[in-house]
Amino acid sequence: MSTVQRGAFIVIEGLDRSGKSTQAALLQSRLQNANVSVKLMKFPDRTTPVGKMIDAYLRSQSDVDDRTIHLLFSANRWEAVSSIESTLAAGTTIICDRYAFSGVAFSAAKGLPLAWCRSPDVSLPAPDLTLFLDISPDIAKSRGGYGEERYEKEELQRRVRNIFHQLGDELPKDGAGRWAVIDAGRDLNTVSESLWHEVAITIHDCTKQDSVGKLWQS
Ligand code: DGP
Repeated sequence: MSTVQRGAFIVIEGLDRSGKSTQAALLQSRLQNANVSVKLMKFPDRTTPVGKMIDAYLRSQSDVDDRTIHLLFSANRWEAVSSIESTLAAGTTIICDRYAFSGVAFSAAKGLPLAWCRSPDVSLPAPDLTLFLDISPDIAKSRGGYGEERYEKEELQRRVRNIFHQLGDELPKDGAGRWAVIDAGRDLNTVSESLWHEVAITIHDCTKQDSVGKLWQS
């Protein structure tokens, strides 16, 4: 029997320009320096055939019906499930830049029913920890590059933020599958320290669990 302890599945969520990608990369190098085997993943993964359709949509090069694009975003996560499961089982921790919470938040913010938005992502691998980088849409707007892609509009981001909070409120604040709100309006190093603190707790705890859970199953 294998004695390898599984890796932790850690998701970083947040509004556009909340610093997710920078913080995910910092976390990755910090874990590597601590000799933790780690893999960085990102959704949408724009490299797959499905991801290429999503990329064209986000850059406003194509128009796709709201429900159809929603299902493509979900499919883009499902096509990575076997890789997520085998990576975790091999003992490698995953830092994942966006996941199903973005899926629900962005589509529901456009007006689709929340329950409908959630259903295609039910039973995806459940994160052991979701770090929500919370930032006010007006601060996000003032950051470089804002407005280049389809969803980067202040009013929409405001609705997205509310839905993220609603989804987070359903999850535990401690233990397996928890949701941690991180104030991402602070300077980069302070945010990074907060993330590190949360991640260290989860990596320690999740080695005691056997397999990764299923998202939104009950
Ligand atoms: P990013 O590559 O992290 O900048 O994300 C691209 C954009 O796509 C961003 O505005 C958030 C949005 N997004 C990410 N995941 C989903 C999803 O599953 N569904 C929808 N509708 N939008 C998403």
